[in-house]
Amino acid sequence: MTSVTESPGERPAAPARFLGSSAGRALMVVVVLLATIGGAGGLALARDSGARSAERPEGCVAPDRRVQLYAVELPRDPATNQIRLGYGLTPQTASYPGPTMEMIEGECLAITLHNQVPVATLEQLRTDPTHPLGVSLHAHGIKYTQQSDGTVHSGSYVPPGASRTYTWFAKPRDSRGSQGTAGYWWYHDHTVGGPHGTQGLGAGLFGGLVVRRQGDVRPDRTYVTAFGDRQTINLRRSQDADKCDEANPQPGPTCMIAKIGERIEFIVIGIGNDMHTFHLHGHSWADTRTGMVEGANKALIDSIPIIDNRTLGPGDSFGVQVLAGDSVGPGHWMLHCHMQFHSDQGMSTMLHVLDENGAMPPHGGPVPTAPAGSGSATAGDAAATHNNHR
Ligand SMILES: [Cu+2]
Repeated sequence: MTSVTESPGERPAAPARFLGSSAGRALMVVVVLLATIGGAGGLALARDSGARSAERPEGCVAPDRRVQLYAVELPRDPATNQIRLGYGLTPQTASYPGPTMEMIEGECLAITLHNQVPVATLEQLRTDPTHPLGVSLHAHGIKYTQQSDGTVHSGSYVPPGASRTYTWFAKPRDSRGSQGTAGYWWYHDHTVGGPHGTQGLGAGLFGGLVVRRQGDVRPDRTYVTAFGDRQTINLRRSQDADKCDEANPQPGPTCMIAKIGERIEFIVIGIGNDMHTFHLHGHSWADTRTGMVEGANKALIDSIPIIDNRTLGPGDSFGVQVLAGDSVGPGHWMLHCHMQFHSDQGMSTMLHVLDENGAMPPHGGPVPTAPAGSGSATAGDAAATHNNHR
């Protein structure tokens, strides 16, 4: 496997047209300006940047953990014939959404991304013939340097057949006023098809990222719900969004299942161009970092709204934790976008809450028939199982 990570000399070249673009000219101006100011000895920022590691953000001395991640092509969506791509911890387990990444504040994570997407597929997704072929990894919320930005202009993408290591730092809160990075984020491609990775995102290259604080209670199960264009949840809609096998349910992007009383975490992501709302029947949560409120401070508790519906714009992400079936019991609890024309067109799925014995009692009802709208389809078994990251 070719590494294009550690040595700047091996970085993929930026496309030639870059330096002719307005962004390129603006960058040149900034470079000249910084060189001028730095030469005059006037700006601490310009001096400090020379001492900073190009590879790792400040505070990350060395990676605490290493992960291998593969970008692969998955079977096409049978309903639309759209190309599907996925990230996986192995090529065989790639899915959309990709595996949920979990970090603890203070942790530094090195992720080596292997691009196994066929050249012909990347060519098909390309919207501009001069745009380089590749995939990348771009994260929200955590700290990274330009070398881990996942963009073409910084050269931090992965050409076909190559690999590259991205370094993420979950910076903790500090006494200088840094708020830390704990929260619910996401990661995605920023290269496939064009400079914003729009084609990669639309094909399935995205996943959830959660940064926990030391001492956070860990949920029993985590599910990612990415709300996207064409009224999709995790790129599926209608019956394709909820493919639980009642006899042998496999938790994953198309089967959200829980036992009563379990602490369930949702990582909610807005992809694409539309506004959405996230609504879960029978459950509500505090509008805090985790959806939970600790302690018994009445004034604090009363200052926090309790909600069961939250607005989600493109690029937004948030997380909530709920206790499955708390005081409402087992059943097929709807989870849907509350923009009515979205839910009417199939932007709806279920949280299936089982009883103490792991069964759905008769009053939980049969799995309701999906609305009549057409759906996109799953990408097969590979997509259905891997998001219950524990
Ligand atoms: Cu919606």
